[in-house]
Amino acid sequence: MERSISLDSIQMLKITKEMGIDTVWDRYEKQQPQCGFGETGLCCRHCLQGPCRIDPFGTTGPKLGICGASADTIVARGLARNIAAGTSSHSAHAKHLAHTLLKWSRGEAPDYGIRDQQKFYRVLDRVGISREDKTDQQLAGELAKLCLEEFSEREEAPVWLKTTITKARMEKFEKLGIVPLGLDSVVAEIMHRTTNGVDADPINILLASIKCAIADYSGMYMGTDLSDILFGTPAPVMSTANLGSLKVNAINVAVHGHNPVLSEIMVAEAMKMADEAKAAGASEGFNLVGICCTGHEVLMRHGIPYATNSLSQELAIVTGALDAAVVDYQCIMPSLPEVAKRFHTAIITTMPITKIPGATHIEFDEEHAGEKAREVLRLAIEAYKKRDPAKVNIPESRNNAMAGMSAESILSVLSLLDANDPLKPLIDNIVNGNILGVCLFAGCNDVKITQDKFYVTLVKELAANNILILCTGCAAGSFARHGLLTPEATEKYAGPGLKAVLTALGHAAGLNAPLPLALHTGSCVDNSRAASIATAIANKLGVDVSQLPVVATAPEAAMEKALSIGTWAVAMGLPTHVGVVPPVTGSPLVVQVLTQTAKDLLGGYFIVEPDPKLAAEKLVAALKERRQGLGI
Ligand code: BF8
Ligand code: SF4
Repeated sequence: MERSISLDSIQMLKITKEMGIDTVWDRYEKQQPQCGFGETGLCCRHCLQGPCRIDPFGTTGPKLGICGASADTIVARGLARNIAAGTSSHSAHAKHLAHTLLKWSRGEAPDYGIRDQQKFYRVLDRVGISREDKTDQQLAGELAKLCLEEFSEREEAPVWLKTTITKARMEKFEKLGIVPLGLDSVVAEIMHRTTNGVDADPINILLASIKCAIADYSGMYMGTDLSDILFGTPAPVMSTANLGSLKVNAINVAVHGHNPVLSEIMVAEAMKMADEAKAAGASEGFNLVGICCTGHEVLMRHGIPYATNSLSQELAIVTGALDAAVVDYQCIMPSLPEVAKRFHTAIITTMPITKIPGATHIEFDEEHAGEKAREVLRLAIEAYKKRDPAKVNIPESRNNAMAGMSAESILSVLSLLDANDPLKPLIDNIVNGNILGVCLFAGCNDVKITQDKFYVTLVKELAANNILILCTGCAAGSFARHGLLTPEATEKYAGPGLKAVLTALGHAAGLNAPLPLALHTGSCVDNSRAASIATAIANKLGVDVSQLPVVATAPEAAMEKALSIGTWAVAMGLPTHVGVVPPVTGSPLVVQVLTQTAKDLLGGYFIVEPDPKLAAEKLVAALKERRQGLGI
């Protein structure tokens, strides 16, 4: 199988071959054939009597685990734990930001502040905190404490859930008994009920998994709110993407991981320390670039170039020009220090929960944020001095990329067409058929799929069908690296209706060109932004999100986080496509619930389709069905 369609990845992979460096693709090959029990979800290790395996063909092998758990029980329990892991990751990210805000409110984190006061006040009003006679510090303290309370079990739904979804959706969740009562408590509940001897009813377990995913949504929404308050709500910004964004005359520092809490400070300090970098011989100072979702956070807010999405993170080192990779948490390959051994790159871990053997650990804390960022940057300067020019191979490929399309900036662009009623132009164009519907592209790169191929093929098909594209995470990274976040891509690939709308909007926004083919709405946590737009449209039309012509896709999903996001997208009522088959096929019952029964219960359902053309057909059909339901 072809490893990647990205020119920079292909070029770097030639070097890894010549140098005998193993990458994620080599390690994947060494894992072949992968275990069929694991692939189908039919392996259980939830107690020490296991591992237990069920015969996937239901013929001669065991039909039950040692405790009596059936294939359906084992598959449902495995999926539930995947979703709980995804939920805990996004929620921990939000919790970290809540602690940062709390520390700032107490004067303990002076490098931070309220960067978007309007949003701060809007969020306070929405969550019901009175602003009367209080300073911003006091309000920040109250908000942070309310956030932290959301993690434990309470007697009511999380505020970030009940204030952000339609009334009809909330009633549905209540009726189905799937309202989570706390972001951490729901994860603990999943761990409890999926251990040996608790919940054996696959349907009951799946409902609990959906409840957990709803908590995931709520934590992600909180994460986005807090990031915007602390670091500013993104506005349209132009930048570049690909490994070609590395510069030979600069000290190249990649910020990698997910949480902007350190990278924001790094961006500010790197500017202040440009002279130190120049004194070390780098005439262009520091060149910060992004990898994974930390990369999206700084691209969205500061136009920092996006080096690569997840799968080719090792290849950034292989350019020989990456002086340091500074990582926080999630999606960071433990292999980075091993690859870096062959070059001069400093791999710097910064979080107490993410240490990697072979990396240098500089523990970050918000109380000393600026100081820690400077320490990290000085380590990058030292590494730069050891750079070997003979090993420098920066790929030429570099694309322009427009980002910064938060819900607020999308609304403000729309308001240029109708200042009093910004959603109206969008709704009108959906109703008149210029736009068939909206598709949110999310999710990872997965080594089981040629890197970026599914994304690029599918997005071209959908755009040709006049589907408005939003994107986040590695999906957005893929589009950035393939020049699809540009007006030129709109000219080339958008169907006539979509092109007309994006052109009108782009010209109204003063771009003198159409808006990009895909609107980059942020990191994975920022999938909440797309959800907020869908909810606003549904509220305006007086319908539920499950009736709107809106779909989601994670064609190259890899991480447990993608499963939790996909599951809350289904819970919100969206037909949700995945291109990689999750480990559930060992239970026809679980597959049926996720792909069919969910539609009756929630309106949303999973579409599992590994072929891009067929996936496009199914997504278009799902949008048409929704349009028919609305009579448009
Ligand atoms: O949270 S898309 S590989 S980088 S998990 Fe990770 Fe997947 Fe990329 Fe961001 Ni999201
Ligand atoms: Fe086997 Fe049951 Fe233990 Fe799982 S929980 S390992 S199926 S005995």
